[in-house]
Amino acid sequence: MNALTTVALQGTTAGVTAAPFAKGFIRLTDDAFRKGWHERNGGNLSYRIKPEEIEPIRVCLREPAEWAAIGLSLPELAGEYFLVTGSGKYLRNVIECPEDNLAIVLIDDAGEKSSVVWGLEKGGRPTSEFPTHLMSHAVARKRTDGRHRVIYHAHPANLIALSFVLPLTDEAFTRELWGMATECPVVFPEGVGVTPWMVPGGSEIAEATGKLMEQYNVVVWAHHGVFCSGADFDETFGLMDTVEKSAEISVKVRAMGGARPRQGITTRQLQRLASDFNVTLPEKFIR
Ligand code: 2HA
Ligand code: ZN
Repeated sequence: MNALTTVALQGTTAGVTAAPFAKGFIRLTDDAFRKGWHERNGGNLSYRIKPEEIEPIRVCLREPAEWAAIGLSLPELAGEYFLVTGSGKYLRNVIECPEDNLAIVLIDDAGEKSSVVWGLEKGGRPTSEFPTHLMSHAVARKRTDGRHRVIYHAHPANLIALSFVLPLTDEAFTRELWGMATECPVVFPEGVGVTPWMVPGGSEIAEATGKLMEQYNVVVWAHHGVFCSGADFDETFGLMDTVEKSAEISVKVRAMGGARPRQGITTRQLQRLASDFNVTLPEKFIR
């Protein structure tokens, strides 16, 4: 970036919202709202920004002033920058006014506090689910050698509906979702994790989600929604879309009176799929 551009960007927001990672983030929020997964202020999104993406926008960032406790200790995230949706903000408004609805947040050296260094221009805080986002980032980053950068929480109706009829176990949800659409075992071969109903927005649900994120890229919160982890916006949105599509088919089949006897994808067929597509399906799901 030359000196003139740097001066032009100082104190502006254009440098941030024009950055490719911010454009990808904003596009996801708009696509997801149109899917019907984000009533009112429901759902939230965060992205762990790469060092080479921070450098060109550094001139747009404020010095950290106030530090807020995260409620968790995540030293492995010290010094990381995240782009994140704001608490109480509506995902449908992000595309209209990113600087009011999003924040760039810096994590302190202990991994215990965060400070808003860009955005939320009309005030606010990062999403109420920030503890779960950060815990999931920490776990997914470790599990994927740093590949995963996106954590996404949505309220897709069919998955939520299934949490009223299926047993709230990893096995029951994984088999139901794998069995409803052939691509599912290939898209999420590790299966999905399920938490019972919990109070959202704190460190307890963050710990429970983080524990499941050690194994899964998809965690269903019973009677609430879903968390997904992925390397980029396409992969993470695509994952949410795939699991919700499968849940929708399940809901439709159940509404039509259920599958015909012995009609559906069998364990043997799942095994053939796994072998042809070179994925490993955990034993516990294909018994
Ligand atoms: O309102 O989705 O879980 C944001 C949420 C809380
Ligand atoms: Zn929610």
